[in-house]
Amino acid sequence: MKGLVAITGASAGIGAATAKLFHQQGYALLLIGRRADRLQDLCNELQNDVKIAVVDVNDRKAVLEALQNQPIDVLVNNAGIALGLESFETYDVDDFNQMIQTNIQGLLHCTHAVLPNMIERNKGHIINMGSIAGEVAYAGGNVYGATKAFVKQFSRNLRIDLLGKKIRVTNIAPGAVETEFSLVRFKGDVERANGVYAGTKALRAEDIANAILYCVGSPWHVNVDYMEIMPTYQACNGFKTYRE
Ligand code: 8X3
Repeated sequence: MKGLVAITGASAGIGAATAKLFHQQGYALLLIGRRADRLQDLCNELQNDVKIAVVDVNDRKAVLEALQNQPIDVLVNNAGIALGLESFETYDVDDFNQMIQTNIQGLLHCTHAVLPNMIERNKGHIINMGSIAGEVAYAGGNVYGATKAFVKQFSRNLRIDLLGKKIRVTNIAPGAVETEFSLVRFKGDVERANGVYAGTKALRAEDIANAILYCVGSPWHVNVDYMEIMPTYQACNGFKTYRE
């Protein structure tokens, strides 16, 4: 066994693809998510060396119980959510609070829970799932993008706290990845969600899993700080100008 990998948001999308790839590569897994049935299905599919913890990353106590004192070698902070795509003044307060709780507080809870053990063993790797939305602004991306900008800056700052230790921190920032992301963002509106990926070729969850494996599989002295990954068919497109 190559080590123990804990993955949050493991029941679907990038989390599930990462679980499958790392399992294939001989890592033991601790799969964390809110949906017990889907986690259990994935666990049954993978069979050996897989444990699950049904935990909401917002629940600080439950996170501690699941992660503290575990010899986790790699934490993939993948749990994250986008809700809505409206101008901020019309945003649902519960929606933006939930994004802050999951994308920021949840990520902090998990990182804070695993680090003491990593520091004690002088070994570890924190993978933080960011987004291109943390790098560029787009209409309706207000709070979601800001949470991902937080992830980017937190990852950089954490590197300084851990400097001198054999603990790596990586921020992966993908563009469009075809998962349940848009279906969740548009609250089950299948047509709107499908429209995001229609006629183009978005990234697949497996593409991001491969990128994570590259970062983790590099020798310990190589820290990939920031990896931005876009679909070939998607590029950032400058400024918007309002004209009277
Ligand atoms: C997902 C990328 O561009 O849909 O984080 O915000 S985007």
